[in-house]
Amino acid sequence: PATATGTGSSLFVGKVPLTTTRTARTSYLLKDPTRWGTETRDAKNLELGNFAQGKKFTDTDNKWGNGAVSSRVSAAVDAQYGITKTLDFYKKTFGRKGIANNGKGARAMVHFGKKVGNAFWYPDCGCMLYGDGDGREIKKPLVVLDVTGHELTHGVVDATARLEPTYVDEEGNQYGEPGSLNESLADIFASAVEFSTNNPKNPPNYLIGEKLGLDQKFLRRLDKPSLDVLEEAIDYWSPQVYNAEVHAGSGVSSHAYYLLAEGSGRKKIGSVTYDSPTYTGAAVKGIGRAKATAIFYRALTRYMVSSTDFHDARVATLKAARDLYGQDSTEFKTVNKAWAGVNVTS
Ligand code: ASN
Ligand code: ZN
Repeated sequence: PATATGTGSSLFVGKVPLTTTRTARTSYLLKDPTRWGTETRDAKNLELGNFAQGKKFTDTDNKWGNGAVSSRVSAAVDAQYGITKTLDFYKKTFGRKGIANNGKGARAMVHFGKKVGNAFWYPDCGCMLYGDGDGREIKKPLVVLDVTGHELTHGVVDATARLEPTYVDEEGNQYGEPGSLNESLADIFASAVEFSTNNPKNPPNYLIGEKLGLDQKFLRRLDKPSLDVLEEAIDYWSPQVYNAEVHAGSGVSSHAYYLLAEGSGRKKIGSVTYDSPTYTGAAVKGIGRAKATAIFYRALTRYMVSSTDFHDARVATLKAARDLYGQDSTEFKTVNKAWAGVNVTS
């Protein structure tokens, strides 16, 4: 297919370059041949779970949308941009060729359902589905970069450790440690994607969903997860995590990752001030984001399995740190301290 370079007017990050497909002299498709045919379609405000039923986005001049919510394609511009940045992060950081590492493109549908204040990785579809917001708590379409990084990382987990919730209730809420670890990895890599993208219109941080217009100002955060009062996220492991909803339980390993990367205590990074506590009060000195992310990625892709709980995750990250830096390294020792910081010890 003929590769073309277009521009999109997004909802959240202004004008962005887009690699598209030229299908005729004055006809373009929102599909990226340089990223294995990665494509975003319109779910037409239906609850479509089948990508083939999505409506393709086409354009005559390769200039997509006007940046207003009324422009149906502008949400797709954000989605396609975020997917591009997520794929590029996984490729340049870990050599990963697509979400399943099989050289296949990612797929997404925007405008999923009516008044849907959520986004999903839908395994049966092998695609991401983005709601337009519920108009109450979440006022905007969920096409921001960190939400994309989160949902696509569920795809990566699906293709690797396949972490599963311990149980699911009648409403579909998921509970337990492996499911919480899955949510946490989605947030960890979402934040890493944001830092790797480093777009001044989307300043990187350890917050998730800070651009969605929530009263709480963010959906979740890694430095001190309990600041998320909406989902009642937790900072430390206890036996009760067995019954935690996965977006609350995720706090345990998200917090461990933050401590590993940045360390405990007060710290200003960009425009955000963090103050990360530890369970015992013992200070942790971070090893930096790049190394922390490499350790968690290796742990996910080599050592975690569907039933990995937080104590197993500690062991998995220790093995990864030993592989990458050696058993006597500061990195290895700091992995131990970071988990102790969230009350996960041997
Ligand atoms: N946005 C939520 C998540 O990815 C949707 C869900 O699957 N419950 O965790
Ligand atoms: Zn999730």
